[in-house]
Amino acid sequence: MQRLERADPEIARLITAEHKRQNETLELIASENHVSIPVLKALGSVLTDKYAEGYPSTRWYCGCDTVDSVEQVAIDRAKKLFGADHANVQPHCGTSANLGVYLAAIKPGAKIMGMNLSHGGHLSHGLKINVSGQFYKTACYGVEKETEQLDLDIVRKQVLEEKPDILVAGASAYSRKIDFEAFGNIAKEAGAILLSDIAHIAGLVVTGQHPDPTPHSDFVTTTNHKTLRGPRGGIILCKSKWAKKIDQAIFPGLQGGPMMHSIAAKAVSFHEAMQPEFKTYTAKIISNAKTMASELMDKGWRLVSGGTDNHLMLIDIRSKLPDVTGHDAAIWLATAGIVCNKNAIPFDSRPPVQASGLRFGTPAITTRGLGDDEIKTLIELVDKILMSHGDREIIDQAGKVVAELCKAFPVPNYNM
Ligand code: DSN
Repeated sequence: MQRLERADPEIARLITAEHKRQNETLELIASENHVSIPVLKALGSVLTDKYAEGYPSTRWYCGCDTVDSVEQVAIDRAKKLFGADHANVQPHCGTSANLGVYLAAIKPGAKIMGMNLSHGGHLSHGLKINVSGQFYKTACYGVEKETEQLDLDIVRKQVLEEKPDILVAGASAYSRKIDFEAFGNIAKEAGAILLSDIAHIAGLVVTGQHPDPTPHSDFVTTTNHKTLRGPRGGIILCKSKWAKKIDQAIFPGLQGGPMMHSIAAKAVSFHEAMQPEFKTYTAKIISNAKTMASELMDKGWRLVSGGTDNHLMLIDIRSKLPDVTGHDAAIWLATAGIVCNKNAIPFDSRPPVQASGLRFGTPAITTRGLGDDEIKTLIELVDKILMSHGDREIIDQAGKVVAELCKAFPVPNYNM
């Protein structure tokens, strides 16, 4: 940092400010986490300098011996961690990973069917304004109004009617377990390829805390940086028969040079995820989420689907504050240092930019070591802030308690 400060004080100051922001606020955004120092070290390494278009031992450039080994280690670890036949560790993000699958497996104009975005799906599962919805025909399935959960019998009927070429199982705002085996059976019956996108739950899957999609799916995609606690980026896992096509789809189909520094950091995070402590960590993510959910419900907040089985939950703000939007509620909480995001809830009457929900997740606060007692305190603060309609004095008082929690549970010390 001292060298960066001397060379570029403007950016150095901003990085320091972001570290301070992370250290002085509590992160409830369900898709965020704090990486370890070894992951960050690999990410900030000289590997960023190397062009390595291609794959280990079939590169376009010379000088790739070392990065070949780095990528091979990452591939071998990913295969072992996920129990997959083949791994591609080059996607720059989760959307790239999903687009890679579409490019490898279907032609433009074919049909993708995924979970409705407003019920918890993802942009890259066929949203009209996303490339997945522009180059392909799309259809969607969703949760049931009564239960706010997927009913796989109904999904089956919809899939058999729509006859998609690719069925996408997976979500970014769904708090219940996903039955990948049932999705596998539905895809088989419909003659569809099954893509399971486990971006949110990858850390839970690899530690056995969530049913494993790998045996039931043609492709599994994930990001690396959510419950898996690695660097930002994507991964694709697939059966051997798709190996060649998926590699060609990512390079040269979709991307140029892989980010070797990011691939090294992915490898470090895979190693970390194989350690026994990581399983303890992901179990704690879930038990913290259950505590958070029950504290919220005890205070009268309605949770979508009535609770959580994983790392996240959706709070229906209307249940106690019919006139308050998720947008305003998220801003009040952020002012006190409690950072989350507004989120549409299934069958929301408000547009997504306002939204009636808040999405809370526990991966980042669990990394910092918060447990049941701290979560109880945190939810007390959340309730007070929201019920005061963001009263300045209440926010200031809550901010002091947040500051104490942050001090007691620091983010990894990146030696800034
Ligand atoms: N943006 C991610 C999330 O917050 O869930 C999904 O890509």
